[in-house]
Amino acid sequence: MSTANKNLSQTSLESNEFFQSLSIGLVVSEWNPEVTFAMSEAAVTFLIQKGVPANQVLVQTVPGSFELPLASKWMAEQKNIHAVIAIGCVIQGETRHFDFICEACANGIMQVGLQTNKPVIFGVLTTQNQQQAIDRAGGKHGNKGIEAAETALKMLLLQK
Ligand code: DLZ
Repeated sequence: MSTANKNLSQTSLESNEFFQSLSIGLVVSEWNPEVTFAMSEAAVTFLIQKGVPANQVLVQTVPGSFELPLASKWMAEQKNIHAVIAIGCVIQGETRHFDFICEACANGIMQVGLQTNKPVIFGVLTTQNQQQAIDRAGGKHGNKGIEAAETALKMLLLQK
């Protein structure tokens, strides 16, 4: 299913007392900041709305999406962190850089989750142009940050 059929901000997740005990880390890429910071802010707001204490939501930035896996690993290795949300936006350019970054980033983030046994969420947009990214960072298709934050909480509920 594509985001043409699902609004990324739509959520059915109810607040839960369990969420008050959680600490969630966000790793946010500084590339395309108007997109990634909008996703990060939406994710943080969502987590707090659902009951995660504001002082237990930790945000760290990295230079680009390629750096998300390693920084996510550092964060996931922290004992007090229950889940990590990796947020980035890779926009297709004229060279094959896009393919290399997307592949490394997606595989790296998945590996970190498997290695640390903690939810490490792929909150990365991979789009053909900037408008598609803006549409998914609070625009007409909703906000991928909310989808990523909801996924983190759902995975922690499942793990519990
Ligand atoms: C170099 C680069 C390019 C061309 N495009 C993006 C992008 O669209 N989104 C993104 O998050 N990062 C980009 N980067 C930076 C790389 O992710 C990485 O930070 C550098 O290659 C240094 O390792």
